[in-house]
Amino acid sequence: MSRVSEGRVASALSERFGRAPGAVVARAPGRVNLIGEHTDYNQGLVLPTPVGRYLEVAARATAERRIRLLAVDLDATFETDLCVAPSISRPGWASYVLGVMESLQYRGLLDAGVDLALGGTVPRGAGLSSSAALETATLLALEGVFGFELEPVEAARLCHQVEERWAGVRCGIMDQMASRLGLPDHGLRIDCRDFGWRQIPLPLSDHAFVITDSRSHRQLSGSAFNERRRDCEEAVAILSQDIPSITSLRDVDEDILAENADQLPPRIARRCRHVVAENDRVREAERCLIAGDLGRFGELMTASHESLRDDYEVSSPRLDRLVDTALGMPGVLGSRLTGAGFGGCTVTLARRDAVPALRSALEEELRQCGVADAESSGAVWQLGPAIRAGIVDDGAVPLP
Ligand code: NG1
Repeated sequence: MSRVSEGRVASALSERFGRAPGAVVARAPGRVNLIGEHTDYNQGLVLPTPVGRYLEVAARATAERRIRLLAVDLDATFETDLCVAPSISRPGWASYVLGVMESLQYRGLLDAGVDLALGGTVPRGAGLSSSAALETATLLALEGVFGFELEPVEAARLCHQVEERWAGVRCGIMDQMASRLGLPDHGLRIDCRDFGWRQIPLPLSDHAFVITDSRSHRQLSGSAFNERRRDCEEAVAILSQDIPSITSLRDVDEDILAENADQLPPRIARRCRHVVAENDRVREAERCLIAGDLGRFGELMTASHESLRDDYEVSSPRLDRLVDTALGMPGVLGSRLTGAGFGGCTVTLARRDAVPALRSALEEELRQCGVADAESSGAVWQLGPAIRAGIVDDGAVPLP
């Protein structure tokens, strides 16, 4: 193994905490979800793909029983005793790293001090899963430092528990599986009930996905996200009174919804309608990718957005404007919000030759929404080559 990282994060680690050999550097990508939104925590189906933006973590073991952390892009540090628990006060960014360390300590896999630096290119709070990328890169780096290797789904589940336990977000497993397992040029179709997954090649020779960062970011914990989860749990509680085999919305289909329509309060019924239809859309979307039918795939993306807007009620006026603008442009096959909603990004499928005009139109729309630097700050970008999670420097060669 050699060094393929440019070494920015590892250099910062040495500069801040002192030179010592043996820092392992790992990277993990953010992800964009192509279709299957708000289904992961309902044991449903999702189809994300990794992106080229990533989090990088450099870590090394130390003789002191301390943990020293450096967030390179924030120029912030945090230090604590080796034994960590969610009750300690810490900056938000440190939660994800400490959470992974706590899980490893619990399993007896981390029993020495650690110096760790992190940095990267995934924008925070934009719906591209910077937190899952950080958890995944942290775990991979520590696997390298302490010489063990977790099975990928087990690794994703460990990172997912960190999100719930340390960040208080009751999310599903999609982000962590996409970051750990995602392959460039492939969608990752995940069954969030049994964690089964398969890689679906994306037939994108003449087409591309375009991401638009709405620049309206959201706070997830304590937000409407957890309210949506509670709505889904209420639906399961009501429906399972008559049909005890229903343990999640995955067990519900259109017929069950129609037969029980009068039992569900209208808001809860709308939430169910979204989840049930979205699972069907993911099934069909997978078939479209395999058949190379991007026209229908685009229609499913747009239908997903409409359902998120009208039934799940997680869109925003700005996200709707961005989707409508995209759909009004020539060569666009479909467009939708991606991630939890309430802000964050949209994803649009377009012919490659239509992308320059589409990008200009979306930048103009953002400017009208008050994002003056939409063009110069790269708020609209074509999904380029993704990266794959892994160790990029095993620390064997000392830094110059
Ligand atoms: P984003 O908005 O990308 O963080 C969130 C959840 C996912 C999933 C989607 C909705 C977190 C960290 N992730 O994604 O698990 O539920 O919303 O499909 O909350």
